[in-house]
Amino acid sequence: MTAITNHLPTAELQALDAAHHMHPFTTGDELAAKGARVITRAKGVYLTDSDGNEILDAMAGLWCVNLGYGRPEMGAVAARQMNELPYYNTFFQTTHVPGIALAAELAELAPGTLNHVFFAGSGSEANDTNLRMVRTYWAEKGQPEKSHVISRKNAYHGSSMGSGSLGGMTAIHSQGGLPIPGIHHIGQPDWWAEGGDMTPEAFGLARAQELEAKIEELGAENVAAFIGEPVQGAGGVIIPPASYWPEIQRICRKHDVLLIADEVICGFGRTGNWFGSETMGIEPDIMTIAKGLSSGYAPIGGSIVSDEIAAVINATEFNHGYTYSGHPVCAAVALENLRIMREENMLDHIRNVAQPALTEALTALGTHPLVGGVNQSGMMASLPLTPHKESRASFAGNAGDVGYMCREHCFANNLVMRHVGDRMIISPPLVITPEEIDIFATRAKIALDATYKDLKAKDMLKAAS
Ligand code: PXG
Repeated sequence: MTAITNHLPTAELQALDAAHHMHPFTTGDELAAKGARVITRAKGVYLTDSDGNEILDAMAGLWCVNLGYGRPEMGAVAARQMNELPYYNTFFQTTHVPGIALAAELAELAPGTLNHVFFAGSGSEANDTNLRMVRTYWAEKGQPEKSHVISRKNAYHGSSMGSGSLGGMTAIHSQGGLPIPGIHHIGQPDWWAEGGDMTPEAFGLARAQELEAKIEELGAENVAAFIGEPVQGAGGVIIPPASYWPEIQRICRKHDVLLIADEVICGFGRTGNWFGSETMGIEPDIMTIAKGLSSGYAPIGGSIVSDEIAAVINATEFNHGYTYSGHPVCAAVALENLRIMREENMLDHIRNVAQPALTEALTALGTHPLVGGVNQSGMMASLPLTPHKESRASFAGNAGDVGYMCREHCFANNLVMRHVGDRMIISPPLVITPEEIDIFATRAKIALDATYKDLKAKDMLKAAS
């Protein structure tokens, strides 16, 4: 057996990684040629790599490490639960204390009548649950044909067969026979890229009304649910115009279509409230949760569902569940995460300290000649890059080339800032301090300057025609 430690030379770790480890959403051969960066430890908002570099993680891992890294309480709770009850299932008429406590806690946190939790191991699994649950709900109510689900282009809901089908990403649909039947995608509320000369308000309404048109085309008697992220995350931190969500809610109610809010990124403080649905003023029938539920310290997700849906589903046997639904160690870790968030008044920190500091930093970065605007909802934000601010033009070359260049400069400057196409994405740990936000801004500015210089040198500062 190979003994792998943090002390192996980086090149050896990279060679073993390339030989045996298949990475998600990665061209393995390209990565093997380049060598993956090996992250060995992390504390607060900083990652440390195998060469000893300290990298500011302005993405909170994959939008999830809300508490920041290395909280000893989290490790202590996991160890205690491992020793007490490392595993038991919640299938055959059994339950356990962490599962009970977490479900009760989530019912208290979640708005309205969302009082019931079905656990999963991830966001993808939870959205697969949602798909089966809404179809089962209508079937149990005597309307089995009410089974179609409407989502949006460029949405991200996971990458399993069901959740990848619910998502609207063409790159995912192009592999493995997705989307599965009965799922439809309408336009996304991305005013920046697609709004043209319309006002954001008019554009938001028009995009919401695509839902009504699609319901009417399919027949409301055939449509089970609409699913959307309150703010699209992986799609590029797309914050819908204020007119969008109220209109979506109105349309869902009018046509008796269930509303699923995918809170996998927005949930647990990211937008400045416990849930993005509160920020957007909507009352969903189901919320998908994962990521920030445990701050990424343990894999856990779930669906929080309304009294009404639970009443129907609980009256039958729902033939669905996962070995790790409500895993006791993950549930205990999630509970500890929520305890810390409450006791340290995380929402106050976000609203009064971190969010204003981030706004200030982003506003300054917004004056950079490459940055076309600033989109921010709480502690998630995007900076669209453009060769021409006034027209919001995209670059003449391949979409994403400039964003990739900028991301590489960020990484070289010990900053994790992701790109989606030519937008730079920011979603730091929620605990980030104003001083750390200053460091983020300094490194981001260096990366933007370097990108700008490269673009000039390569004559790439041109708008697409
Ligand atoms: N819903 C949303 C809104 C998500 O953002 C999922 C569901 C799926 O969750 P799991 O736990 O199955 O991954 C997600 C996940 C990226 C990136 O690069 C985003 C996600 C996952 C991986 C990468 O932005 N979001």
